Amino acid sequence: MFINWRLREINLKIVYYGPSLSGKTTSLQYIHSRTNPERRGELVSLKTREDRTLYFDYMQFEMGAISGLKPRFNIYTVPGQVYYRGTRKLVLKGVDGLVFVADSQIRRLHENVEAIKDLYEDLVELGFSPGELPIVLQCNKRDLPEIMPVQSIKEQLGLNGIPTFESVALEGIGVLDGLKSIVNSVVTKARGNIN
Ligand SMILES: Nc1nc2c(ncn2[C@@H]2O[C@H](COP(=O)(O)OP(=O)(O)O)[C@@H](O)[C@H]2O)c(=O)[nH]1
Ligand SMILES: [Mg+2]
Repeated sequence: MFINWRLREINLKIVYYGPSLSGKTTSLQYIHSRTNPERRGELVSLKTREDRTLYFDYMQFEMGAISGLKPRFNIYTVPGQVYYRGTRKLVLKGVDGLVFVADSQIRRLHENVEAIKDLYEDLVELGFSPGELPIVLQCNKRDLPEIMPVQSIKEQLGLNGIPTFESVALEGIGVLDGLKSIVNSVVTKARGNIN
């Protein structure tokens, strides 16, 4: 969270985290397509030749005031591939809320588990304590065959008790529900910090 008192703006950062190819970029593209053009910035994607996310995707949107301050949400996705660890940590710096995008396919369980481990390691290294950050789980690719029950995904990831949303990011199903949930948590927390 960063407050610019001169502009009366509060900058909040939400990061879409998860294994490679789980649907983070697709989710952000959908969010961008559904955000009022007058209240959003460009969707910026820096990609490799193979069209996988190299650095990150990024967009910004604004909302009604919190305690007289105008919230600006900065939304990022992280590159899932292990060798982009450095970039992931940079993107996570100063994060206010997380959406963990899991790939629901049974054969991707290992990647989901590795990603959640990486996430906790990154957060500890950045000085966050466990449970400090609002997080929601987005179980994506619910349209595919051979997917895990949501409850099993939560158990395997140790994410019982956090808000969970089923999604088909390609069709936009469930994406905005997850976003609204994390935005609400982040705004509630920011209010507590300002007042
Ligand atoms: N069937 C299906 N495919 C999806 C869904 N969401 C994303 N994809 C596809 O999965 C691939 C990886 O998605 P992408 O958003 O680039 O993943 P990222 O690496 O997490 O950013 C792409 O081919 C997407 O079209 C979904 O809900 N269902
Ligand atoms: Mg991506």
